Amino acid sequence: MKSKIDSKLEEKVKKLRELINYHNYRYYVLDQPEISDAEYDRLMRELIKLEEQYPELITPDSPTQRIGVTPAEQFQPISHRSKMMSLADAFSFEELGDFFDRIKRLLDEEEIEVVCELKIDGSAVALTYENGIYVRGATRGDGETGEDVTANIKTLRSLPLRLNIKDFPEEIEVRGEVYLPEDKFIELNKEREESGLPAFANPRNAAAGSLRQLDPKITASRPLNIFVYGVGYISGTEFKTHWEGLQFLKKAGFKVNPYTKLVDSFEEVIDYCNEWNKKRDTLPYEIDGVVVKVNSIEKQNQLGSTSKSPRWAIAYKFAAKQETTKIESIVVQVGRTGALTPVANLVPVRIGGTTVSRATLHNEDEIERKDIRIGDTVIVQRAGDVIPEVVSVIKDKRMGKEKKFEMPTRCPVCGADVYRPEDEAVSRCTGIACPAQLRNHLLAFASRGAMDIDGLGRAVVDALMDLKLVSDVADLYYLTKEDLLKVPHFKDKAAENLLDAIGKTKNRPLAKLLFGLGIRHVGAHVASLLAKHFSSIDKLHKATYDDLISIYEIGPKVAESILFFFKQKKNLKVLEKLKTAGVRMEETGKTAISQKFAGLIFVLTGTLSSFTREEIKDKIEQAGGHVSSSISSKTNYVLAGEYPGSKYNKAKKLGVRILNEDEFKRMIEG
Ligand code: 0OX
Repeated sequence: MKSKIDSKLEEKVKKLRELINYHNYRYYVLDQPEISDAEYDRLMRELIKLEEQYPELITPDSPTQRIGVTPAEQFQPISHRSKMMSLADAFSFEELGDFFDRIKRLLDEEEIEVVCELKIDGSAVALTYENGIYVRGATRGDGETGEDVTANIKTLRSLPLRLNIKDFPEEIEVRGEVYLPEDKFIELNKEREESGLPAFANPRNAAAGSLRQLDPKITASRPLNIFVYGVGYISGTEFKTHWEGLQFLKKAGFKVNPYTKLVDSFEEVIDYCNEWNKKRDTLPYEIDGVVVKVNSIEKQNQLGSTSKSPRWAIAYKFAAKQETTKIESIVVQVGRTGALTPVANLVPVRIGGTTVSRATLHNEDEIERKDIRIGDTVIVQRAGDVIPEVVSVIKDKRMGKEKKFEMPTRCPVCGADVYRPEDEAVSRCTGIACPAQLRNHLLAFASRGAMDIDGLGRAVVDALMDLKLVSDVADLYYLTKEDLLKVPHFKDKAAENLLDAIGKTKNRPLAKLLFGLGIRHVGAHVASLLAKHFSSIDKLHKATYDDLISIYEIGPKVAESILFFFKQKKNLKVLEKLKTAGVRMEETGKTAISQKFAGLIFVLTGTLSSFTREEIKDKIEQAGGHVSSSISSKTNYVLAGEYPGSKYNKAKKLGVRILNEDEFKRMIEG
């Protein structure tokens, strides 16, 4: 039975909440805990118990409310009060000097006071407090509009849910950088790799990815942290300097980076940059430079901004970190799009606080250009936001036993042929049933422009793959209700609906199927050309290189890609499975009736009396020809109706044969 709440009890809960918030602040913001974890847990349990007993006492800023909401369907857009700008970069002290000269000139001053901040490699957010209570959190987005990640940001323990000051403004928007500490980043990637998920390339991506989780419980499970670096908006108060604003934020309970420094000369800025370039590896989080900001708000306003970034601030970027190590072996990874990437396995080396044991070699051309061999001693680089890469070879260290690397001709994952167009650097797997590409293939197959399977989105595709219910696109047509009931959250109705939606697509036009097969270079337009010309998968399968390139708009690259596709035994098996399932493999409507106009280009001009333009276009295309909108030396015929336009004269000038409607009819019928 609910007991009556007396004011004593209310006071007790309030005091308990304040005590927990205080210890939370000592632990997560100041990094100076006063009580043990066990004691903290005891206080939390006590509060949870009281709030369970008296739910009317729960407040939104209660420490128990950090994780409490159900997963969101999607993130709502939030427009920022003022644009969240990005920073202009300086990659050398010379560029940094140019920045100083420019602001000194614009402000007409000899020396300018600036604030130096470590540039945290994280994800920018804007946090709004109304009457001292945290109410909203948004990502930066495109600077104008971000995504509403209020619930996710609420899980950050270092974020005050209530401002720790008496005189709080009615509204304040605080800006900062959410980051994942380096050791947690490594741990998270390890876990991801173990469970077969792709690793995050850098702590910034990990932070951004963690913030953009629909389920705040997942965000809460990632030890995200935040440093705030400025006030985006504040009602009723005006700060004279940026420094003053930072002191206010600190007092209000926010975590401001402790190494932020107020300086008044360019020389001191250089010293700060040099100091932190040297010491960056000692920090438990990743920084990629130093942010320099003009301190006086009046001067900031005087300098203003460009469309992208403020003129009163700049980011000095540290140079990429490099180390020397040895290549033990080269392996080839197959990406989700089928791209083959050679990756070097290295003798592990510490580069700026992280152990690097793999580095990308990008592609075959890059290996050739840098003359990289297995066993080589190489320079490896790790720049803030990219995966480590091999920069160059130290050729003096060669012993003669180094081996050249050869790109495999078969996909290391599924064994299908690898295809690399002459003018491209990337080699790709041509297998439709390649496990590395399965997710993409399924999504492409089910997409709107292809088979348009209603209800087969990312989540269901992932579940079908996790449950090993599909290993190629044809398997979709063999799913049973029993199978689908294994998909999380799928009950009778959902399973029936999806089966029904899949079944309905068996009769889609050939062009949609062709597009859905995900053959490289066969987009929606090429798929429709192919469907028109060949009218069935069988005929397309039998097409030769010459047949293919005789079609207007199909060049050698597309032709080769199609031939490769049909050369793969496993791909033919998938097609066979689709056919057996009853998927339509031929065009029933407009079919390429003849190849009479194969390769011929027509241009239409003037008003035609017996056909509409669409009808003429269809007729030409069904006979293997193509209709172009402009005349060139490649044009074979101009079909001129009444009142022809300038195309008629141009055709005459170029000596292109001009047909009237009767001549055209005779040609097509004869
Ligand atoms: C950081 C950081 C980012 C204010 C003016 C434009 C950018 N990553 O640590 N941004 C800013 O400042 C905003 N400060 C920082 N310290």
